[in-house]
Amino acid sequence: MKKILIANRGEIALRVMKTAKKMGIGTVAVYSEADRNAPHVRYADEAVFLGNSVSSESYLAKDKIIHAALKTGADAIHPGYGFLSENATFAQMVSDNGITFIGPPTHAIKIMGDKLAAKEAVKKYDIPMVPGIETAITDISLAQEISKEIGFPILIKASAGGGGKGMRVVHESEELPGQMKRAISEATAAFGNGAVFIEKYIEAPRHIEIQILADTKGNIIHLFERECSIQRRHQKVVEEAPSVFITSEIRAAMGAAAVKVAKACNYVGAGTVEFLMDKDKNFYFLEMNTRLQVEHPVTELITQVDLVEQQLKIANNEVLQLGQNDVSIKGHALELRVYAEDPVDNFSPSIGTLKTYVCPVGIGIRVDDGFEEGMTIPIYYDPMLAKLITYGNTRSEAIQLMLEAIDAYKIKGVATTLPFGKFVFRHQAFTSGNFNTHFVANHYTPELLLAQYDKERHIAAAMGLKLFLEFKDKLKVPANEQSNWLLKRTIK
Ligand code: MV4
Repeated sequence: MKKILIANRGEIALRVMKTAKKMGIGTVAVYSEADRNAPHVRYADEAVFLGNSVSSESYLAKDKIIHAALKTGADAIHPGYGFLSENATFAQMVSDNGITFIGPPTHAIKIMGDKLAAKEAVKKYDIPMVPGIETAITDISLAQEISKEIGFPILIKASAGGGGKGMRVVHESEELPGQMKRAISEATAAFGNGAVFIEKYIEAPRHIEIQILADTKGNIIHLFERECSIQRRHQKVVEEAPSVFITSEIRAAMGAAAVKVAKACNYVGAGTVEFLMDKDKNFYFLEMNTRLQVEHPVTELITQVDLVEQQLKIANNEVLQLGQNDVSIKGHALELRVYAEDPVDNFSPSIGTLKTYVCPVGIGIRVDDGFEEGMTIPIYYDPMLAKLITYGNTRSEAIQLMLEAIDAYKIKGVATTLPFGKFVFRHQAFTSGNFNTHFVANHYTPELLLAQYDKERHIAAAMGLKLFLEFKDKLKVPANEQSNWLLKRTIK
């Protein structure tokens, strides 16, 4: 493998190129109209223009991307996350053109992209599953029967869904017919596939996922867990590794289950097996993500394994040099996704130009980003600006470093999730480890965030006043102008 094309943009394109450069592999960027001056274009050895800014004419344009790879002589394509990363048709097209897809084989993407097919595939492997059915259901009286057996509340899920789309909680049997009809029509509209199934609804679960690596020779290892319970609108905002919630016994059991899931679909490459965990620490297989994930850095920090390097070696048919006993957890890592959105306005996208953009730096601080000061955030793509990642010997060290890094991160021009991160990392529920996927619903309100700002203003004012009272006799400012002077200094 001498040259790879990165079919993505922003921080993940840069992240992949960084490792490719380290390994002496050439890099080809692709870009849209909106990204003409983007850092990922300048950082690559070569760059190919794709087309208009809309994703369908650029980062989702399969033919254009494959053509770009053929034209530049790239041996392989890395899809990053999002866009075409879990598109089985694209993966197949890439291989059909004699190019290596840096990701799993087409069949694994297909199986895991369909929740019912995934359940079917892992069934024989003795993996803990949420009580429920393994086939699509349309018959309402049959659904009633099954639901009574499982016990309410139940959850209706779309087989083609994922990320929370098309899910419906049903608390009692009278609600079932209506909710079933709605779920089926929603799934048909959203995915062109109306297949739905029923599961026991796990209330207030934790979301814990296991990173795995599998080579083409049948070797599979896991790289422990990531705790991803803190999310809003079914999208993660804070991740950490390891999880405070699990013991080493549970960790080993979940790791073994994740390896079996990978085996069940003949997985190759880096992948993530997601589990739900109830309050009694029972864990259940949820789904498998067949890509490198946004939150992969926390695993890299605690294991000291470069996951992109492993992906490239596996794609190059090399044997995994890491056995299960070669990997261990050292220290603690946290990640905050810095989105251009307003946490006091329902996390709505905040569009604009980065008038100030200064990153925190220091030992134990990693920032993966794809933006620079002066850049305008394109409206066409995901509004994630950066990932702020901290690493410490202990969880509390990582939290302390995170709070300092958030304060040192200077972003002006758009609202961001930085203040929300501060709210989370200072919250007793988070610091004590007593939280689940309902953290935002249970603990967060915009008023509390505003109160956090107010508290900081009060502290600043009190400090200003104290300094003023201490030094006012030494001031060369006339007494009648002192209050104005103080005001100006405080604002500064
Ligand atoms: C569940 C669940 C409770 N019980 N399944 C949400 C995303 C989708 N991939 C599956 N999800 C859930 N499935 C059962 N049987 C609760 C969720 C869920 C959730 C899961 C992980 C992270 C955040 C979540 C937020 C709300 C609901």
